[in-house]
Amino acid sequence: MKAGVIGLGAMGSGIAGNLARTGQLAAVWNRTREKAEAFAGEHGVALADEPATVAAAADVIFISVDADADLLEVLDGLADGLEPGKVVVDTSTVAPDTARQAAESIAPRGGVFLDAPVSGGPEGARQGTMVMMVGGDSAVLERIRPVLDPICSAAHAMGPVGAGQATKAVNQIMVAGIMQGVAAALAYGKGQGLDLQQVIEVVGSGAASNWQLLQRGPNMVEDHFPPGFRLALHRKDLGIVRDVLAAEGIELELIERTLADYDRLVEQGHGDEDISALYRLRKT
Ligand code: NA7
Repeated sequence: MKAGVIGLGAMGSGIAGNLARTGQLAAVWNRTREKAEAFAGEHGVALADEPATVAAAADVIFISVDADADLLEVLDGLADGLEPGKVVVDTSTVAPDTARQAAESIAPRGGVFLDAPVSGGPEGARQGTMVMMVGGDSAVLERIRPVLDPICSAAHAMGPVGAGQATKAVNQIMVAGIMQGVAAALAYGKGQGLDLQQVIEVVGSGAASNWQLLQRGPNMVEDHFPPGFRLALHRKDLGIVRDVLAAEGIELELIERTLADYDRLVEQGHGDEDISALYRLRKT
């Protein structure tokens, strides 16, 4: 079973790198060609001129692009390379409705679509330890496990197309709440004159321990927020959640608050920093 990857950003390059290492990568394509040339040169893999060439060369085509419109644009471009039985796996985070639209758009060509957003960030993509939340035909998911094994530690069938994205939204809402808690709590600790590194160690070994505290808390201690989970991407994800809820007449205070915080940080030029930059707004 051969795979192709479209989109060699922070996530896509990790996915493609792991597939290249196991000899399962047939071709890659990236909109900015220099990025694809660098990857193809390093991993000795075929560089496609267009998305359709990747689709023609692979049984399973992974897509990792920024947002909803980008996914639909890429799908338009790869349609000519599709044929019955080929599987398109979108690991981007987009709206559940966009996933359903994507599935419909490739169905006439016989292509099967799985929405497969991931958790684990660029580190997880590089290490092949992402957790994948999959919407779509679970029999297809089972069939393509050989190309999922090198890129994630688990891939879970969550329901029909769109269910993967809905699950990812649950994840992103929780991340917002946890990050708000971690940033506010560490700012309080700093105000009390505590050694924040020690606070992370002590609190991180008790009932309030959590992954964000342990992984992103040290950024707050050092007041340094190098790229990890890009703030602009979490903002995009929370915007999707807001739209879904608005259609149901619901407003979630946590989402509104976090989006307002992110808007401020983006305006201040921090959109490309890790989401731990939220601490910038809480520290005194
Ligand atoms: P990055 O590192 O910003 O990478 C985004 C990739 O998407 C990059 O390869 C882009 O190509 C590509 N892209 C964006 N828009 C398009 C369009 N319209 N057509 C083709 N290719 C496009 O993001 P991440 O890897 O961190 O995240 C990717 C997704 O996973 C995102 O949905 C996250 O929320 C989760 P470029 O190199 O800019 O030409």
